[in-house]
Formats: sequence, C-alpha cells, structure tokens
Amino acid sequence: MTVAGPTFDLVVAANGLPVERVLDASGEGTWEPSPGGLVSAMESVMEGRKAAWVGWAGESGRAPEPFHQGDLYLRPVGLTSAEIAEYYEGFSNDTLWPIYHDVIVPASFHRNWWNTYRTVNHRFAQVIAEVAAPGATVWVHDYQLQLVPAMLRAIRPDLRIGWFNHIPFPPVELFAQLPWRRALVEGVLGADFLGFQRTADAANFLRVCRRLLGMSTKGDTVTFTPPGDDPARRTVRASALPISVDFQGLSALAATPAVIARAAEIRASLGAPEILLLGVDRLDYTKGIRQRLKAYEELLRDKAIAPPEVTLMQVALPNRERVDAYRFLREEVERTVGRINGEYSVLGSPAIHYLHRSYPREEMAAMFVAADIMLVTPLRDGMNLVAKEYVTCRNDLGGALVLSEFTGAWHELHQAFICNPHDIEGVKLTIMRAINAPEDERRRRMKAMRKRVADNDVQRWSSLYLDSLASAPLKPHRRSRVSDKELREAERANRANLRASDRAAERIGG
Ligand code: GDG
Repeated sequence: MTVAGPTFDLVVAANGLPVERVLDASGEGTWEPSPGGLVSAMESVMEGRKAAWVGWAGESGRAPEPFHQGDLYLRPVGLTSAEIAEYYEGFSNDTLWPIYHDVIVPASFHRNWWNTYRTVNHRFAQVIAEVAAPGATVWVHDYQLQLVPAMLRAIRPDLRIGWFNHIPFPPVELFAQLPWRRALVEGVLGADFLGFQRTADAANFLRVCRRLLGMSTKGDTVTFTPPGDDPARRTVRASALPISVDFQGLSALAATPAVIARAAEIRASLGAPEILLLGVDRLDYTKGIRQRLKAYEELLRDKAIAPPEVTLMQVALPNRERVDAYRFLREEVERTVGRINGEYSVLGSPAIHYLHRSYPREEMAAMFVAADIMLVTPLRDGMNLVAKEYVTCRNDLGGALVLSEFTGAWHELHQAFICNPHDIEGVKLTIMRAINAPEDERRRRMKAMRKRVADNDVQRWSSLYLDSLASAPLKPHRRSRVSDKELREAERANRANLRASDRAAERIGG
C-alpha cells in the first residue's frame, strides 16, 4: 500500500534540486546548495515559503527519500544513468541548449534522446501531481521540462501551471530545425502563463506559434485549440519578466567586515595588482571565455597591460563534463591559460589565476568586491546573474562592468562598458576604456546600474511572475474581426500543412 505524502499549494519543478550531495573526507554525504543561475535566483524567493521543490538529486539510480530543508520540502526524481545520458546530457544539453543559444556549437538530433526526454518529463509530471494540493500553483522551470506543463494538465486539470524559460528562446529559423518542434511548443502551452527573460524571447516564441504551428497570436497572447479530445480553445500569455538577484541580501553580505577584509586579502594574495580583472562563469561555450582570453592575450602582447600591475582571475565553474563540447572547451581554455601564463607571467605574478572549482557565496562576494574590472562577455546568455551580482556587491560604487550586448542583462544595464564579444578589437578597446575611465564616470555608471537592480530585484521578479500566473488563465479574447469559426478553420488547414512537414522531419530526425 502506498502512503500518500504531504501536498503543497506551491510546487516548484526544475531539472535539479536546489541542493546536491557532497561527500566529505569520511565519505559522509551532506546536502550543499547547488551552484548555477536558477538556484541562485530561486534561493531567496523560496525562503520562508511552505512549498515543495521537485527535481533530480544529481546522482543516478533510485531517488533518495524526500526531505525537508527549512520550510522547503524536497522531492527528488530518480534518473537512471541512461536517462542522464539521453534526457539531460543529450537532449537538454546537446540538442536544445545549442539551438537556444544561436547554435554556437552544432546541435545533435537523436530520436532515442527525444524518447527519453519525453519519458523523464512524464515522470516529473507524475511526481508533481503527487505533491500538488488541489488547485495548487505549479511553477515549472526551464528547457529541460518543456513537456511537463501539458502532461501535468492532462493528469491534474485543477492546477494553475506556469513555465519560465531561463535561457534565450531562439528565432523561428533556428527553432524550426528541431524535428520535435510541434510537441515542444504544445508541451509548454499546457501552462497558463509563460515567462521569458527578454521581450525578444517572448516574441520569438509567439512567432514560432504563429509561423510553425499556425496558431493565432495577438499582443503577447496565443490562442489555440489543444491537441487531443478537449476541443476547448485556450489563450496563453507569453511575457518578458527579466530575472534578477536578491539585492538587499547580497549587498548586505558584501558590506560585512568579513567580506571586505577577505576582498583585501584576495588582492594581497594575488600580489596586490593595481588592476584586477575578474571573470566568473560556468565553464560553458556560451560564456565567451575563449574570446575574453584572446582579447586579454592580445592586450598583453601589445604591452597595453602587463603583470604584476594587471592580472586576471578567471573562476570557471566545472560543468557538464560528459558532453563532448564541454570537455573540448575545458581543454582549450586550459591550454590557452597555460600558453598565456608561459608567455606573459613574471616570477610570482601569473598573468592569469585560473580556478576550476566552486566557491561559497561569501567568497564570491569578496571576489566581486575585490575586482576593478568585471568581464562578462557571453556570445549569448538568457540573463547573466553574475553581472547583476557584481553591481549589487559594489556598495562602494567602485569597479567597472564590461558587458556583452548578447546577454539579457544588457537590456537593463546600459551604463556598463558594452562590447560585442565577436569583435576582439572592440573587446580590447572596451577593456581599456573601462580601465582608463575617470573615477567619477565609473561611479556614475555603477550608481545607475545599482539603482536598476535594486528597483528590480528577484523578489519583485517572483511576485510579478506569481501575480501574472494567478491572473491566468485568460478568457479567449473575442474582439477579433475574424469569427472564432473562421479562425478555427484557418488553424486546422495550417496545422494539416505543417503536420505534413513535421512528419517528413520526423522520418529524418534520428
Ligand atoms: C542560467 C542562464 C540566467 C558561479 N560560480 C560559482 C557560483 N556561481 C553562480 C553565480 C551566479 C550563477 O552561478 C550563474 O548564473 P548565470 O546567470 O551567470 O548563468 P547560468 O548558470 O548559465 O544560468 C542565465 C540564469 O539561468 C538565471 O535565470 O541568468 O542566462 O544561462 O549566481 O554567482 N556560485 C557559487 N560558487 C561558484 O564558484 N556559490
């Protein structure tokens, strides 16, 4: 007999739990916060809420027993090692991730990965259905769980379901490459409200609905007839709600004497450089680490800068190392760092301090306080919280942010020193501009950016999101001059056309 577990009015579902098991020296496992953008953002939002979080615990095999962390009930989902390879490393990170990030590396398409993605999404939907109280709000996160909203709605039509995409949503021309594009869109449209980082991402999604699936869109809504037996038309809103950071909490942490003292210690242990450049990224090809290192190497070659006066600290968070593109990236980055250090370091003062590991939050804050120039140079990034964390930590209005225009953060932080990471000459010039900018200009820029983040912090983001979800589902709007019947017929004809091309794509999809 199965015993029913506790149920909750708010359920968050994400690929990973907000904690991961870390083994200490004696082999004992403890649960530590898992690093990464999604968890950083949701941590403070979930604090003090009675809610459940459904996610994979990060290891293969049977799911560990559910457990509490403060008020949060953590409900692990088990994945086999084949599912980790096919659903997570494969379909999520080697098919969707490249397509959603401008195909910086080519995407791989395999039908068995897709089948496993479907299986795992269905398992998530079932687990969520078990922990959601009647009429509960369910907040599904990110590209790994795009089929969950529709699968969950089929099991539990009483729930209010939201989905938020942390990464970019690609232009229709790239999304169209996916042999399973229709199922992915129909999957997220099971939600009542869809959140994206930028207006452009929401617009790309709506364009996909219109152009690839023949649905009708108006403003930020899409109206469609869901597949299956239920003929009721639904209207779903797709809006931009840029994610943010816990401004109050993080700036208070950065103001503590311990963090300030640690920042001074970091500078001293790096040989007290006049100018400390800093990069902090998950080791991902989207983050533009190669381009940053190239620009830095050329500045050293040109003798525009040199250690010991100038040094670069690069923190590279270990990541997805079983996916080839990530292994190759790590090898290349480490080779490049070795070459640059061999060529340009002076005794006791390396040109680059490269750190391939994860640090506690306090240490990250100290690094942000210590750094004169923060380098955020992604080729494509949904938001980039590091940029917002850096300005949040600069209570002293010191430092300067060099920011790629291909990040979501750029849309809010216009006072940063902006660069196009593909333009190496431009990155070099921007770094030098940031280094040489008069102090009062830097302070002015920093002040404006801090105000922007303080006014739009992660608490505001989550309440806007949950309010939008609470006011959904929308009634189908009937103001269109075209009748409902005509719309339905046009949609049907469109669908038939598109289905034919989808079937053709499925035949060649593996
Ligand atoms: C995805 C999207 C979007 C980094 N090193 C350490 C560490 N970090 C923390 C940072 C930051 C987070 O990880 C990284 O967040 P980002 O936003 O920069 O990037 P992704 O992981 O790619 O996040 C992104 C985000 O979701 C949220 O929607 O902004 O576009 O790709 O918080 O501080 N944290 C700790 N130790 C480290 O060594 N503790």
